[in-house]
Amino acid sequence: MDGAYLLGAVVGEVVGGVRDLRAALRRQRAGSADLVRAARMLGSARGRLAVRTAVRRRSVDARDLPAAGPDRARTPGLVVGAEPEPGGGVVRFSRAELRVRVAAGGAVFCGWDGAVPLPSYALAGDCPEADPRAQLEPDGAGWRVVSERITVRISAQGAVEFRTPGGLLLRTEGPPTWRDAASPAEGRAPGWEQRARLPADARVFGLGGRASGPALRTGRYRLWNTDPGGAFRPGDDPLSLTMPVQLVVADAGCHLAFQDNTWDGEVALWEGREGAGSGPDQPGICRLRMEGGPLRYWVIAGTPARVLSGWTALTGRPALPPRWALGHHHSRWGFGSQQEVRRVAAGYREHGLPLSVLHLDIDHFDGHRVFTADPRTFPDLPGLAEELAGHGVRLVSIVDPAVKAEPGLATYDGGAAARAFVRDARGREIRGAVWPGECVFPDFTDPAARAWWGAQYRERLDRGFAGFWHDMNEPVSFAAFGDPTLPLSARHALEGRGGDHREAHNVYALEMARAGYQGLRELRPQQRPFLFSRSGWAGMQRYGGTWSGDVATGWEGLRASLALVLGMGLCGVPYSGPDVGGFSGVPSPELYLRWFQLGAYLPLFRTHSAIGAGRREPWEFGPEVLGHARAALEERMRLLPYLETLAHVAHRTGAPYVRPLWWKSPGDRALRECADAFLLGDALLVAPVLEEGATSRQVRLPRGKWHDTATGRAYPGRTTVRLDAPLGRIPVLARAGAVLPVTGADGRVELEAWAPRTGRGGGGEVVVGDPEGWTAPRRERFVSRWEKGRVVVEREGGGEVGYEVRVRAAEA
Ligand code: NBV
Repeated sequence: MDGAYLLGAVVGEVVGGVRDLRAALRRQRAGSADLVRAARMLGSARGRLAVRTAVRRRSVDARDLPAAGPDRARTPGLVVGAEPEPGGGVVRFSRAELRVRVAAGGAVFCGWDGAVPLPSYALAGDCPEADPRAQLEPDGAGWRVVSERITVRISAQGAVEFRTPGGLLLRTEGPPTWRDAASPAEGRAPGWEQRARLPADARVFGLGGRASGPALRTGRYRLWNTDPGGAFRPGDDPLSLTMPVQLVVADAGCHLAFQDNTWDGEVALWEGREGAGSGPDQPGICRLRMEGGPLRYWVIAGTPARVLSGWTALTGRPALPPRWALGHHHSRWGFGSQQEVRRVAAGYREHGLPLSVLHLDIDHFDGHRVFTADPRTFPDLPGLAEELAGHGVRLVSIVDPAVKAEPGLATYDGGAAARAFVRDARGREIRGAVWPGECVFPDFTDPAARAWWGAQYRERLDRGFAGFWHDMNEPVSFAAFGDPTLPLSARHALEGRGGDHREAHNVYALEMARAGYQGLRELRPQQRPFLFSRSGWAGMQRYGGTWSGDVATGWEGLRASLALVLGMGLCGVPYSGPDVGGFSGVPSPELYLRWFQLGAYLPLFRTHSAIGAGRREPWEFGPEVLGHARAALEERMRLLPYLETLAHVAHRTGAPYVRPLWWKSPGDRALRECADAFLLGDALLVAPVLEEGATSRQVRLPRGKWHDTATGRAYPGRTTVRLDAPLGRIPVLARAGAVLPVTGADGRVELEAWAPRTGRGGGGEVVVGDPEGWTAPRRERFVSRWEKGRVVVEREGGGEVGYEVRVRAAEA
């Protein structure tokens, strides 16, 4: 394809857009950005490939996407009858029907027009049994189902209300509207829309990884996993990891609503407002529009802890990372050679900085081809891995899904023979453009393709890698214009049901994680797999964690990184963290340090940067930063037993390690607004510095009493306090009465006990597990109290404490 042809194609794209003036206006912003993007790309071979891919994508979709008929809207109409079933029943309307079913454990399923819970990519296995105690009963002109945790009322018009057992309103889903066919110009499939009303004081969290959170403000949030195409900032939306999971907190209670639908969609939120004076309250509105797929959802209510437990019972408990993954990770796109990796590892040792993991990015591949190594720059990865292991450092490998379309390349030949790659409606492999050049894409929705892919990790294990970092799996195919992903008409197996990319796109990364996880379980059955993934969907925690993706270097990027971790935790994915220092640029020493200090308290603590974005080793920022970074690293290592306990708690209950301040006080409205502090488990409150130049900061404390861990000073809960935050540390407070495991000076685990409030007790849990294997962990609980002016710690249920106890803070 020559330049003139390509330019013609780009111009054609723009002229085509102008033909329909209305469509062109709607797309104006995106269109002009596309043109600039396309024009820029013509200058390089990779750019020309991106233009070709975009043109191809457009024409394949024009040919293969189903044409739509005239637009027709449908609403349920009036109720005409109902039929009880175990756990609820089916309510019939003149033009639709709704199934309500309460599952054992309390989650409520609602499915319109015959939608049932399975098959589902989100659910962990079989659908939970129905709760036989929940029954459908008449309720005025409508119906209701009363269950232990939620009362569901279905109006005669098809609105569905969810209330607490005490009768407080949590959420009302209005009657849905179906678009039975959409405008052919838009190429859209039949879809639907539903509007929920929320209490005026409600705050919505979640929807996957959103840079603007943690509380999601009035705005539109797309449900389509998207590579932001460069470093992102707050306000950029969507990002790589979306999911239709909302965690709603209000005075009435807390609930989670999950729309089990993988199609493209949009959540539009309007925050509610309390009526001023005697004025009426304005409810919060959440309008969901989906481009297709079933209308089925789950609602889970209770305390935040119960909600996360119910959610992860349904979609799978979070994978337990190996102990080493809780240490410090260092990464860079562009180490360039194994000597450089060695040099960086040696730097950590020379500067007395503990290091657990080094990550190798795409530059270590041979010509960017996945499952290869560059023989010139990384000739002996097993040797490197062994040498690093001698220093307690593991190697993690990036894994991109796109495979270079190159006959003779083992991964391509193997995948082609297994018919593992995504095809178009005519049966031809879909070609896209990614780092290695022209690529094909495994169809992870095909069980056989997953099995083939999973087996490829043998090559990585043989080279000495211990863990895996999935990238570019939205999936990305570079495009000079339009959506940088596969054609919407691309065919997918969808577990044998068959369908196209519109349905498969959002679960592509989830199923890639499943393939990797299952492959590793087979290849290395004695060890827990470690993987984390840029993109994903509801239920991904079963296989591993995630990270922020390409967060922009800057103070706003630092703030977004905390929002992402908090939001993901509330969606059931507790293991995550940002690129410390930001992905894209050169952080000032102060910014780097503040990011590092935050990262030290997050589950995934990883320094990382883009090629050419400057270095992230702590010693590159001067002696002062180095000293403070060392202190943060040492504190991380001291807290390792506590982090390991939190990992086990997350695995057992779904409670994230990093929790919003309202976790135990969801009724405290001021805490719902907090975007700059968090709880680390039950015991600690971390108040990072997220503002340039700050050397002190305010934080509102949840109920109880809190000890500043640096000064020992105690502060009453429900107050706002200003704490010192010199460059050397960020404020961390301990809950009065907390007992937590830490590493003592002699390297052994000891208990740190913070004085309880007078007249009150305290306590904490310690979970010590197998560092890498599957042996069941040992759980121990300790209680603390005052006795004759002293704090005593005892093992719950009696017996020796078995640990050295260090009491912190002498006053109650
Ligand atoms: O593999 C290169 C990068 C990686 O360093 C980063 O962490 C990912 O989020 N990758 C994206 C692809 C390039 C993005 C510009």
